[in-house]
Amino acid sequence: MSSSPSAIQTAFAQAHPNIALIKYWGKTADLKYNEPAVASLSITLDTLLTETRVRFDPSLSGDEFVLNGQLDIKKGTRISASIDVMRKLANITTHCRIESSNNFPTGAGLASSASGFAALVGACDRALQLNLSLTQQSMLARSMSGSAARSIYGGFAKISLADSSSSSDPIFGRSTAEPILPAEHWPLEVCVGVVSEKEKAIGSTEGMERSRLTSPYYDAWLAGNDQDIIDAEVMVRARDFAKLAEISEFSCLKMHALAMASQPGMLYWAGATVDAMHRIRALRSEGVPVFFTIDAGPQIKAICEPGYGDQVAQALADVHGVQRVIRCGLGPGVRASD
Ligand code: 2P0
Repeated sequence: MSSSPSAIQTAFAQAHPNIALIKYWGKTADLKYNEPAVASLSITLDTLLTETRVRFDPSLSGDEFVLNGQLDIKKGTRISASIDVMRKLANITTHCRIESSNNFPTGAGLASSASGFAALVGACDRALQLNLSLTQQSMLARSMSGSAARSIYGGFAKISLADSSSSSDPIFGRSTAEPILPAEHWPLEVCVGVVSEKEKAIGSTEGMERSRLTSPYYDAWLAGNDQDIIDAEVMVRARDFAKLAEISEFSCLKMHALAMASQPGMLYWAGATVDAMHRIRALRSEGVPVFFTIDAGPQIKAICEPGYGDQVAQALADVHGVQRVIRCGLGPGVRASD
């Protein structure tokens, strides 16, 4: 599709972070399309939000990326490379100004790259009138940041590994996320305990490569993935909280064991993260349906059955070192408008 090279093309999109219950950690050796080496399953949140406006403007002499009101040259390089794919699809070379804001800490283990790249794809698709399907948008988002493929969809979503015998599309690559069930199926509550607002020292891309190349646990991590995904999907469909809690904590702890056993080891947890894990397990043993998960940062995420959010949020807030608690429900996928 081509468009007039002299016209300004603009659009706006909103997307939410997602949290993986079965974790993505590791890529195939073919890094070009950022293909994951494991399948993953996630929930998309509602309260945390990225809002992005793009403006393809022939008067610009280069791309500009403004994050939370500040020009960000470092992140801008990765964003420009991502937009190049969209420009190629639209058959244009026009530069773009991207203004994006997050209502939560960026790069701190709260999946800002998932919501950020999902919103970017949604906004560019709209501005450039590409009319890509959600599957195609998810594939493009995956090529930019693996977890972003899941934030194209709301509720429960998963990335399955592509059949290795299938051919890889020259633009989109192979794997895509797909929706499993909408948020209404099981409106779980999520309490995010913010332990630190600082950007993490080791980004996920670097961390995953380090694990692939150096962790003695990497093969075992890959080998267990198929069963974890099958089990978790069954439990989500059946709304079996106790079993979902077990498999999700298993996936989380395996991912962190893998990261810790890399060389040099990556320790994303802070003391408060560990204290909160114990607190959540104690709550569960007292009969509260709640489990934890943790991503590439110290924040603790407590997932509970509908109706238990107040009690869980209070318990997390009482853990020394938890600075604040953000309450979330499950939310929708990407939305774009003019
Ligand atoms: C996940 N994480 O499944 C896992 C758990 C972090 C821990 O997906 O390299 O920022 O951009 O594809 O998507 C974070 O990884 O990584 C992530 P890239 P991304 O949510």
